[in-house]
Amino acid sequence: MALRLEPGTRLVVATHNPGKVKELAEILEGRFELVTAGELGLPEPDETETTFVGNALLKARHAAEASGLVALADDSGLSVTALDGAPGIHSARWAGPSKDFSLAMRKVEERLEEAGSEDVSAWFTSALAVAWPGGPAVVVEGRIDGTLVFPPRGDRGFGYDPIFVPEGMDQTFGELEPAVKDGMSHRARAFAKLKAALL
Ligand code: ITT
Repeated sequence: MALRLEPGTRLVVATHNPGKVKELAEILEGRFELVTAGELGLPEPDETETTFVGNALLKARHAAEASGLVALADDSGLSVTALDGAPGIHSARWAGPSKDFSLAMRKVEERLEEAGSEDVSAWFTSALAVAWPGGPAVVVEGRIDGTLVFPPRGDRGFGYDPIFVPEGMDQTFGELEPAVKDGMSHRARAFAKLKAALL
């Protein structure tokens, strides 16, 4: 039988990142009844996998088992061509324990200078996984390409948004209207695939 996600299903959003919660709520457009991992007091699992897909599945399965609800998880990150795809799955870690993304963005700039490359192309990836408690799971991946700019610009969005100009735009994700980002982002592209698979 094909897996379906019925409208109105109570979904636990398996993330502790408020920026992601806001974007996922916007992208899901009220289709589901959302509750967050934070609201349920679920612990954060260690992200021990080596791919976005692996870590998204791990987080979704963990939240589904802990809550007994269908869970949606996002594992995402910024990949820089000249840095062989870094920070990639380590994007959150580059900000250190205080989650300081000014620091993480400076680190990207410094690493690029060290690499001595003119190539400022980069991309964001989002793997979205849905897991049923005690049951199956589905995972998809979305990507958006763009270029990096320094110094950072704009205070919208979260994480690395102020240094990322998506393809076809002049402004960074930190400057663009949230609805514009949420209409084109890696996360929106992943959700479009999920919709095709499950809705
Ligand atoms: P959860 O695991 O609880 O969901 P997290 O922040 O640790 O939260 P990740 O392990 O997936 O999530 O790390 C992804 C990091 O990549 C995230 O902290 C951001 O800094 C960055 N990132 C992902 N999507 C982004 C976006 O749309 N804009 C800017 N930065 C983004």
